[in-house]
Amino acid sequence: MSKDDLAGVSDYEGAAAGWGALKAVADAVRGQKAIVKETRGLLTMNQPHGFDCPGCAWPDPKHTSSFEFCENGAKAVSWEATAKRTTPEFFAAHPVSELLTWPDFDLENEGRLTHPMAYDQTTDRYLPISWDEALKRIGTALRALPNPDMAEFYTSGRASNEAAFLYQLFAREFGTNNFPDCSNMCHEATSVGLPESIGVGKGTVTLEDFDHCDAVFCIGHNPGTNHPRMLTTLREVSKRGAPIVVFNPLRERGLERFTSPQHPVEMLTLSSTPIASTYYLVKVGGDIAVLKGMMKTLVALDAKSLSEGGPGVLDREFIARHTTGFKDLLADLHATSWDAIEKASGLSRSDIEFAGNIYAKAERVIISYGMGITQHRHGTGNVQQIANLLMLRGNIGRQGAGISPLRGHSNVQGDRTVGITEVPNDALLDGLARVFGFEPPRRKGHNAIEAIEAIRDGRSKALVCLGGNLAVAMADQEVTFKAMRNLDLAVHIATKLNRTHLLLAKQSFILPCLGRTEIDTQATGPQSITVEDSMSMVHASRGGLKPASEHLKSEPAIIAAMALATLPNTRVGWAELVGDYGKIRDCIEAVFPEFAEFNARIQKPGGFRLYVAASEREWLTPTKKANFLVCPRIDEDPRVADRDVLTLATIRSHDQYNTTIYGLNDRYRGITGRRDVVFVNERDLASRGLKHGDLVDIAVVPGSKPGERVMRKLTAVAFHIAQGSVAAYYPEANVLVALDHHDVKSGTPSYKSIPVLLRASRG
Ligand SMILES: Nc1nc2c(c(=O)[nH]1)N[C@H]1C(S)=C(S)[C@@H](COP(=O)(O)OP(=O)(O)OC[C@H]3O[C@@H](n4cnc5c(=O)[nH]c(N)nc54)[C@H](O)[C@@H]3O)O[C@H]1N2
Ligand SMILES: Nc1nc2c(c(=O)[nH]1)N[C@H]1C(S)=C(S)[C@@H](COP(=O)(O)OP(=O)(O)OC[C@H]3O[C@@H](n4cnc5c(=O)[nH]c(N)nc54)[C@H](O)[C@@H]3O)O[C@H]1N2
Ligand SMILES: [Mo]
Repeated sequence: MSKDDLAGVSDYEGAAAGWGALKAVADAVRGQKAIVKETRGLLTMNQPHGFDCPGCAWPDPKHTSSFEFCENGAKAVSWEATAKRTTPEFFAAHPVSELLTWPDFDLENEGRLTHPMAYDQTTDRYLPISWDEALKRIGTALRALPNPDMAEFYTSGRASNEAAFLYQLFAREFGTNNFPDCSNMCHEATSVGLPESIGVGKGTVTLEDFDHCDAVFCIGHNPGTNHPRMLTTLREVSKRGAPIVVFNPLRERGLERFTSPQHPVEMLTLSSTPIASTYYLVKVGGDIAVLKGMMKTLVALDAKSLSEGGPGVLDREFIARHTTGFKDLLADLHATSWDAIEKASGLSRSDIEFAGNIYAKAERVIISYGMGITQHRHGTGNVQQIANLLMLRGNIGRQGAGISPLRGHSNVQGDRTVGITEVPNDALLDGLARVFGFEPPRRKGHNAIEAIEAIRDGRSKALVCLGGNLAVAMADQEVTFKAMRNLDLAVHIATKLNRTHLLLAKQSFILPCLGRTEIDTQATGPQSITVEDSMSMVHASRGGLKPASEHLKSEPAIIAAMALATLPNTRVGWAELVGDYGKIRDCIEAVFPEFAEFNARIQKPGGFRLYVAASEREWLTPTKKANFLVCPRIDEDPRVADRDVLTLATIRSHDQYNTTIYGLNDRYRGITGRRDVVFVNERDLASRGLKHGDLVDIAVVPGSKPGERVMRKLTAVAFHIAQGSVAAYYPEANVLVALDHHDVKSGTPSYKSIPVLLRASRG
């Protein structure tokens, strides 16, 4: 080990947030030269008449009287409100072959895109092009496809309801349901799993429920980094003395201690509030086992209570009146041994029983979860076991209780609600036919993995991206990058340059758009857009900053123009809709009854909550009941039984937003200035003859396909991580994820459970 190998690796001693967060914001803002704009921008963020933070989808408190400080929200805003520009001069100076050698950070760090650009093969450069010419060429190329299902329409979850609605309208009038979206890589296990369990694919709680709950279980998410405003809520829960129980393979600082920037006394006295009352380092992929163990505990406690003449701990009335499948669940729990549970979870029976007792004692429980639950081979099974556990004590559909999937992008949930889905139901399609007078396609479309497979195999030839960085976010970069170059047409509606834009099709276009922080002026004046947060609250957002360039168009305007250029006989009044986004909302309301009085209801600060049937104990399942669903497996992957095999989870650093890398620090994990590390348990290092700071290679245990997937020369960092588990950063580690390594039911890539071997690097 050379001394340098451990440069930038240390222990982080502080609590989450606090002064370190303020400094990080100042650095981020300075780095983007956004100082003047930033203060104005930040002050209107998440305010009743300001713009919605483009960071996470955590809801806003109802009575926001002062700016709710969030380090990572501030970074997201300064990244968009940057004074830096990626101009035609920049593209003239750098051929694409050169840009491909740049790190992802450097590409986006050039700043906001300013002009529509088209790739030119002769010069190997993106050259400026007029909007009209670009749209004409795009329309011609789309019309030239032998059939509409050869086009893929990707959406990243930052798009507003208005943009997303127009986008699905355009693609469906064009003739396809191919809507790969970032949700396919994120909460698809929720979207597929929860409707089977409780009849809705969304969370059932509201922010107020956190004021009434008696315990919160946080499973597989890292709010200190990814939903920082949630810490304010958890802090209140903790102050009330309600237990917060965490299951996470890594010891995440934000879940341990939090210094609230909203509370000057904590800041000045350098004190902090403990968050988790109990923290379990579950093995990666061990959650089904834990959840089954907790359910076994409940059943045992129930029997004991009944035998002593007590009332039992299961909610018998709820189970009898509202559910099916209870007997099958009991049989499965009975057949699952504690031995198997301990092995798969890495936790002892007594630990799990302790957690089960906390759950049983709490009158009202909320379980929140994130990617640590969904991105597995059995992600859907994971989600459904959480629903089972809640249902056993009637913890769904009453105050202070429920399920709380933490969505990723700030409007990923809304995009789904307004029609971005490859499996549209009849209500949606009938609604479109009724309102617009064309017959939308009824065939199932492609999800994200299917889209890549279709492009790889030449079955799809055009890709339109409404934001995002599909190729880098997707599994299997080897396959995905190559596939991109198979396309005839690639269209990227984007704010910043990224690698996906550089994987060239025969014709490639970059169409620069307004961001959420910017003033969006259309024929009838400045427009608001709407978004839906993780708790089904829909509210308006209005940007206040001057657009980054006079050549930018809004996403709705770009989509409408593309539709007009592609569909000569369109039935939709695109120009009218774009002139007044209120009219887009009228159309949304006409298609989706739950948006009744849409325009009126967003006038109210904070907006309105969409009806969530399961929150009212109305079960929109085929059985009209909530269903206990058995997941036969308790381990992720049989290969992990091999003692040499570790399970790798890919995780986000504190300085990134998905594929956008803001900087190279991961403050709460003690990493500074680098990302080339792998977090390993000390004992797993020792048993391999390795130590803290050694250079190691990670190789995927061979699956069905020949060839080795390997990441070389990472520095091993001994970390508080469950034995048998390792973690490395996303997106770099996506080279390790095979395209067919995904949740068997929902297709969510198993980014969080990759069977790997760890060995010393050679040479
Ligand atoms: N600042 C910032 N905010 C973001 C994002 C961002 O990149 N940066 N991304 C947004 C998006 S799109 C999303 S989806 C969310 C993501 O938010 P999270 O769901 O918090 O996402 P991850 O960072 O992937 O981390 C998941 C956590 O799961 C844990 N974990 C890994 N494997 C397992 C497991 O098998 N079991 C359990 N119990 N835990 C496990 C990891 O240790 C980690 O703490 O955040 C959103 N908000
Ligand atoms: N290994 C691994 N892979 C993962 C994950 C993981 O945990 N591990 N997580 C997965 C998850 S949860 C998700 S959600 C996906 C994310 O996948 P994506 O949503 O595709 O990726 P992002 O990195 O969020 O997209 C960033 C790009 O969006 C564009 N952009 C930013 N703001 C705007 C805007 O306002 N409008 C438009 N049009 N464009 C904009 C910019 O050009 C920027 O480069 O990645 C997935 N991939
Ligand atoms: Mo996500």
